[in-house]
Amino acid sequence: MRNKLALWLATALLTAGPVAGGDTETILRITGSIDQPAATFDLESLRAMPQTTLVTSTVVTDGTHRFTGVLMRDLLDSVGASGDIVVATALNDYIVDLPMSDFHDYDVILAHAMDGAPLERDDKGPLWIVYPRDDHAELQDIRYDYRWVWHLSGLEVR
Ligand SMILES: Nc1nc2c(c(=O)[nH]1)N[C@H]1C(S)=C(S)[C@@H](COP(=O)(O)O)O[C@H]1N2
Ligand SMILES: [Mo]
Repeated sequence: MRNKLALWLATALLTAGPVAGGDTETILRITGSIDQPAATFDLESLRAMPQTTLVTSTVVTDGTHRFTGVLMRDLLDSVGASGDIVVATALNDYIVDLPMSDFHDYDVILAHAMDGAPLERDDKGPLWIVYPRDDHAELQDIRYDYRWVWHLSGLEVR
């Protein structure tokens, strides 16, 4: 009886682990004007794309940090996005319009790691849109601050 329970527990932990907290859970959905009804991404697929590193200060952290992720224009190109606006939604129901031109004018990244560690869900993760604010004076402005969507979960191309 006890052995059976232990076996069941071990099996449950082994099979539930990767699904609940792992790298193959869908964390981003892209919809709208793209080449398929919906594109989904997990950490593994995002890490498999060409990675960009960006060192910048932010309005919500002290000092500068090194962010790692995918260029927004590469991500959007990879799903055949065409449109002028990308509507970003977050796990906390935050929603904001991002001009597509930002991603061609600037090396904006979809970051999944900060200072080499994965972005945690109870902080700004799992995904955070990061602008190269230290490289361009015009980005150091409230108009851009609200486009730094953390807890990002969806992008709709319009
Ligand atoms: N997911 C999510 N991202 C967000 C927000 C939010 O409430 N939720 N606030 C935005 C706003 S209005 C600004 S100015 C910047 C910095 O927000 P803070 O200064 O309130 O921390 O993050 C932006 N990203
Ligand atoms: Mo804000």
